[in-house]
Amino acid sequence: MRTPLIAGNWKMNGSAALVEDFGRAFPRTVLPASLDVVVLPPFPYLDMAQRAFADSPLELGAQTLNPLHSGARTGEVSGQMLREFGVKYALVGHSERRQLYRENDEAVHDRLLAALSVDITPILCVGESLEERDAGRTMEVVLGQVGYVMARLEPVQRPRVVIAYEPVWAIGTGRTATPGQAQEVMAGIRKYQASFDRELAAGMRLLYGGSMNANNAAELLAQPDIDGGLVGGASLKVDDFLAICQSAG
Ligand code: G2H
Repeated sequence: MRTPLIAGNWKMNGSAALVEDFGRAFPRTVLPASLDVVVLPPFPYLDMAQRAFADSPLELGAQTLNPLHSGARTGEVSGQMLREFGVKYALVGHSERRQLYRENDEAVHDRLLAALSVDITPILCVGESLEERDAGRTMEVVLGQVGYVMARLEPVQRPRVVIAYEPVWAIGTGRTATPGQAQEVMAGIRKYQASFDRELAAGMRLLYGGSMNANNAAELLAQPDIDGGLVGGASLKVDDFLAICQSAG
């Protein structure tokens, strides 16, 4: 009932040549019939990606957006601008944004609202640090991040949000959460949502992120509460990313 979603977050990586590679490879490959695939390249590649992906099942996503539609915000990009390039999804609250650019829950919420206001599906990223996990605070931290945002949305807005659970200690480290660890937290997120809206919880797509690759994807994606993946490093190699997509069937 929940369509799996695989999202490739290139971060500040990739090239025009990689965009072309993806545009060539995906139309030639058979993917599971029920699967959404999104690529999130850096902003300068969106224009060419929109053209390169036109005949493929690939959708476009953005790695962040500014809360405003326009204005004096040097270096920033708005949701309205992203829409002009066919962007359908946007990450909000990725741990790199939270840590390196000091985006707190309020800033994440503002960006999520901006995405919804232009009909872009926000992918809300949440996750605990190693210190927080070791201190037994994983669920408190994760549900705090989820709850801050969800409690401030109108009921009609909540089903439009995708949540990505990315334990910070597993991001780009090669250290993946075990399927059991990921499932435990993600079941906790769904249970939390169910405590105030069972239908919302049943339909909400939950992605796992953090060193997902072609070898570990199938086992992670087989967990009952994992509906897809937010893939970083392994989304920079077209064959690996294709293999992950194929294991989501
Ligand atoms: C987590 C993930 C994608 P990686 O940041 O967002 O990156 O797969 O490289 O850990």
